[in-house]
Amino acid sequence: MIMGEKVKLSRPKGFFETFERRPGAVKKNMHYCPGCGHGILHKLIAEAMADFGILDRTTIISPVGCSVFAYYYFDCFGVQVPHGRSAAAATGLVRANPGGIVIGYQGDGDLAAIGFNNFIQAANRGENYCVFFVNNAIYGMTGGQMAPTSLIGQKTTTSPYGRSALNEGYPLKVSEMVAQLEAPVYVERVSLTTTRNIMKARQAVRKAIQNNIEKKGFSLVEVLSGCPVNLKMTTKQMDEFIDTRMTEYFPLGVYKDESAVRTTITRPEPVYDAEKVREAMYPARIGEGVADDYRCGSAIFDRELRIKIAGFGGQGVLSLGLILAAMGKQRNFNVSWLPSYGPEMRGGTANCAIIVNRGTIGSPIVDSNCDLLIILNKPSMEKYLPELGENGILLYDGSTIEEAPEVKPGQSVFALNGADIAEAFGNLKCANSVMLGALAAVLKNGYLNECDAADIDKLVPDALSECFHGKEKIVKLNVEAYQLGQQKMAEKLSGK
Ligand SMILES: Cc1ncc(C[n+]2csc(CCOP(=O)(O)OP(=O)(O)O)c2C)c(N)n1
Ligand code: SF4
Ligand SMILES: [Mg+2]
Repeated sequence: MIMGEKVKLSRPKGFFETFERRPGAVKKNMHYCPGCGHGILHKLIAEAMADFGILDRTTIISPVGCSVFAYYYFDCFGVQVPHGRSAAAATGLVRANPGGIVIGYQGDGDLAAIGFNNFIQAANRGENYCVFFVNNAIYGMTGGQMAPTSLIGQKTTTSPYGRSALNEGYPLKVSEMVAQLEAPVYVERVSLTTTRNIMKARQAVRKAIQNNIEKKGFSLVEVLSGCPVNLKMTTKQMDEFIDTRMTEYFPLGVYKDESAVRTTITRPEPVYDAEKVREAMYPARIGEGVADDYRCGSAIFDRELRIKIAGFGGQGVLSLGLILAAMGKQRNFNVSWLPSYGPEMRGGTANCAIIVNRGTIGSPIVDSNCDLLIILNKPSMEKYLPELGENGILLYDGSTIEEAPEVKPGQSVFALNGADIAEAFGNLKCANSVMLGALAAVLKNGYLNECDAADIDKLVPDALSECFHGKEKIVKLNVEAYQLGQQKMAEKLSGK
């Protein structure tokens, strides 16, 4: 750089210009803590992808861990997988689309604990993809539990007296293990502590991606990375810890490199037959004891029905969704049920999305254009009312939500004190069945024709039986609660 020239800060082309997928106002910065290694590694990967010109055919597999939101940043394809399942998804991706580039990005908890068997088997098969393994010696995202790579003596929230070899075993040397396998082509361990180390890491990232482009098999780059927040260190102390303690146990260097002598691995090209995929995904279902294609013809079922139920964990939100899904299934609709709840089930917020459709369901997510919203607590009302679609129906529990919400013209609102009624009935747990009854009354009042209106009462006991695994007493109790809810709502609707 010429003296006096202005330093021009720019982000690698492999990133989006602004991170629009990030919720909230901050669209320019990453979510990582100061001093975290993830951001540096992201930059090296983004820069390499852009330089190789592979953004339009690369898929990055985001793990569960602090880098769960990697797809906010990279301007390529992205898949987010359950904890530790990166290698399984990568195998599917590269086998189904051998021309694509696949990058696995995994933390030490994700790769070396919950996903280790997936990972080591994929390495042993020599799958055609590369893995960037962030070894920060801790579970970062969940607040500092011991990882398989935590060092002997290292204090973590789950090894408060320090990791002991006798109790927790020795830290896993992943690179050394992978290098022992026949199939992998390239294995290197790098760190991100100094400019020199970062430049070495940059070369390693490029080599792994180059191998991937040339289809030479499985490459692994292990990156010793800082998590100053959980290790309770300054960034300087963190770098020192990596340069001394970590590199002493996990020496940096190339553990295996056959890149120069390996030839391209080709596996049989998959044949994609759309009809066969459809057959496999949507086998004809014939419910026992019910007509296999039952149509009463109410207009409400002519198109996809998008339903959301929300409340506190413990209010029966998820089971109410399951009951509705079971009802749809019994009448040979395609249905999806997608639960979503906080880390704790009881007391936390919970919601589920149900889709009922005669045709194919594209996505199980309901976050807009909701046809039916059932709300059981106040915070959920504030959160989900904006998702109610044009002409949508809102049904809520007036025992917990006192103030009637304002809805848009065309939308309809119904309320019943489900929890109060269930309590008076003698079992608060049945509040969801009371609300199911309320829903039946609402639907019978203008949304269902006579045939469907009669059918809904026949369906409920079977659906309850399916959801409560045939436990007769519970089913009977909930059928009664359902009937009570229906009666109370019908009275309300008729102005009694
Ligand atoms: C199946 C499952 N089990 C446990 C968790 C909780 N969990 C979330 S992240 C995480 C550990 C992540 O640690 P690591 O892979 O080292 O990533 P880091 O955050 O350190 O980058 C765990 C155990 C989960 N989300 N899913
Ligand atoms: S907790 Fe640790 S790994 Fe996670 S973003 Fe912060 S510094 Fe990085
Ligand atoms: Mg970690």
